[in-house]
Amino acid sequence: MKSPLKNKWVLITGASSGFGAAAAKAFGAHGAKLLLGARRVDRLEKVDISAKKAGATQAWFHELDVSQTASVEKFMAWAKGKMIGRRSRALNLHVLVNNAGGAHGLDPVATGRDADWETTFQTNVLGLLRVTRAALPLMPHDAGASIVNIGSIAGRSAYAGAAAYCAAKSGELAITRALRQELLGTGIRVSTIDPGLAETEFSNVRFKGDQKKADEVYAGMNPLTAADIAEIIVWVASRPPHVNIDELLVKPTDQAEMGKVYRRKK
Ligand code: NDP
Ligand code: 8X3
Repeated sequence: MKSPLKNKWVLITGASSGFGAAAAKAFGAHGAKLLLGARRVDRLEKVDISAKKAGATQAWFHELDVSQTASVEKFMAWAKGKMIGRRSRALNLHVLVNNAGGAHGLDPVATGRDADWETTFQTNVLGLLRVTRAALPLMPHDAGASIVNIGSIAGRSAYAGAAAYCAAKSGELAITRALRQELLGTGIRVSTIDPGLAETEFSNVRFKGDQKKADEVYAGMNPLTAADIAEIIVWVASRPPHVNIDELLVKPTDQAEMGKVYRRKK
């Protein structure tokens, strides 16, 4: 059976690693046409190759820093140029995956750093707003298009050391809900996928390159993988046009609640 994503344009932010890179491969396997953005262009190049190997009809990449309005606008102008080819004048972005983001530090509020808080909000909240604003003119109405935002279990329950990150992901949830109301009647679906513990580069980034600390987060338990979430993103975006998967909270079986994790002894 032909995939509903075959030959559809899919734009993924934060496609250089983790969920975004896995999503590029997963959409590629459905024969989608990919527009990939992140800051690390060398990594995007590798993702682009693996997405093409997986079956992407087209895969293109361009530098994108979602924390900078100018970068987002430049990226979107580039994306528009790719979509309007020699044979097509149509702007038909079918899926926008707002994935770029992450946490910075695990300090309590008492010793938190402005730079960490600012980066957290610039990427997870303002980046999401900016990218969506710039992408909306490229999305057709009534065509089963989707905006899939990546939230977090952290947006639904707070934990110590993550006040800014939890607030940012709560912000993502609020933006998703507001956007769904704003786009009512356009046919554009708006979803949030909110994962629990998933082993990507997330903790390495949070702990500023301290891989030992990052590994401890997942010690003795089976976390989600990037491929698990990528599969869900693709599933959400490939439902029939009249079906909107509003909100999905996805946790590893070893995680009952935020902070309640089953760990096997060595
Ligand atoms: P990774 O660190 O592996 O990936 C993060 C991606 O975001 C990278 O591609 C990175 O690219 C990109 N990114 C970060 N800052 C920017 C920026 N300013 N502009 C453009 N791209 C940026 O982590 P994950 O794959 O786990 O994270 C993806 C999303 O999932 C994030 O929003 C995260 O908060 C969320 N999440 C993660 C969970 C987890 O446990 N792993 C659980 C729940 C949610 P580059 O550095 O090249 O710019
Ligand atoms: C990432 C999940 O629990 O590490 O959003 O905050 S958690």
